[in-house]
Amino acid sequence: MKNLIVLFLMLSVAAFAGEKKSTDKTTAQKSKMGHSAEMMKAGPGHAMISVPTLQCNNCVNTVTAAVKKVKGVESVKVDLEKKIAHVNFDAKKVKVADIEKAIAAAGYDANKVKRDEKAHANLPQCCQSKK
Ligand SMILES: [Cu+2]
Repeated sequence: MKNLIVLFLMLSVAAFAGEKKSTDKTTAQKSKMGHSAEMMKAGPGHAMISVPTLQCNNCVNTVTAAVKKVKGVESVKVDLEKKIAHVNFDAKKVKVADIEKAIAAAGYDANKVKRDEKAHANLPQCCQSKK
């Protein structure tokens, strides 16, 4: 009889351990799903890219055209007054760094990415900045 009780206790401990394990697994799956749902929310993404050397509407057009050419970019709005490019993009297709590079290649500093000096020298006079 004592043996039976011990066996029963061992079984319930084993069952409890098994149950706990499966609960952990479910939690892990849930958080994984939550994560991917978040990632889906993250694309299309939005970035505010600082373009400090914007001077005029010509610059706005140049930067707008350069950003629009980047694959994965959905829309771009350049704020001349605040010197910020607002970009909506598909985060699965393009990174902010790629957009910064495109702006720099067009002759403008973008966040911490320095402009291509050659491209900058080829901009209309009104768009060139001393810096
Ligand atoms: Cu300009």
